[in-house]
Amino acid sequence: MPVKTSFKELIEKELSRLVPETNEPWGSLHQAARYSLLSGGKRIRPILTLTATECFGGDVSQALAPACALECIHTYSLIHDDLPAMDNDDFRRGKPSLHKAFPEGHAILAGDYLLTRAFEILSTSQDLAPEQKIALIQILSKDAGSKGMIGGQILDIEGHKSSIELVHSLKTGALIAASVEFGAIIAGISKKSQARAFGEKIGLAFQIIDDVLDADEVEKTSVVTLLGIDGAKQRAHDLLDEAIAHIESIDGDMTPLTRLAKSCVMRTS
Ligand code: GRG
Repeated sequence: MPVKTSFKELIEKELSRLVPETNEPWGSLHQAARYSLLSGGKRIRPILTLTATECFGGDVSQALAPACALECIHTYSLIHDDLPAMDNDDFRRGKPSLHKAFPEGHAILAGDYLLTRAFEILSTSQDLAPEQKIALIQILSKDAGSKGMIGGQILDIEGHKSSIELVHSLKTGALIAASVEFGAIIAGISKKSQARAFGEKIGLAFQIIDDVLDADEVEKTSVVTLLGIDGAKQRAHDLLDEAIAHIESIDGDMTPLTRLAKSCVMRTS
């Protein structure tokens, strides 16, 4: 998927700096966290934050720490999702999942560490005003919690009869919506709800395309089993159009954000 290389490089470097190797007694915890954090994800969430900040007229350097905090939360969710008690996946991004490469306890604790580290990164950033930090912490704690990612995961594992789009919106969409809303907070725009609505639509479209790409593997009910491949792709494209309409009235050149949103929907991996 084509992404802004320079933003991706910035994020890779900053993630490595924020979760360093250490000779301290808990060095193996950092090693385990780095195994997953630096293992080649697409970085779509932090790239969205940097791109949104730029499009909304904010200072991208202020967005780097918050963008990395989002990626820490995302990585923790993947580590825990792969555990035997959850999806029990042996591989992630083409490598043994963390609990296969390290003892299972290390994988659980590395996930816990990345979750707490995210809030430490946000609350100690030197580049943000106190009120911005509080706003970002409120958004991330909600979107990673019961009204967001974890709530969606619970509905998913309990096989709730809730709408599949609700599960997708919570489990995947909330963190992606937070990524765009972060840009609105950092840039200080007034049209935060439009930015949020854009992120929500893109987040849902992203997960629908994930279902399309995983169509062979997904046994449980997915958007693809409900709408078929073409119907699911059409739904994602409709969401993309709706998303773009939400940011049209925001001041500035939205082209990079629109292009990134399109790449989330047109992606092949
Ligand atoms: C905390 C256990 C726990 C779960 C939370 C997000 C989540 C729920 C679980 C992760 C597993 C999963 C397949 C979620 C759907 C969201 C999704 C499409 C994740 C993959 O995101 P990408 O494509 O991954 O951005 P990369 O590898 O590029 O970072």
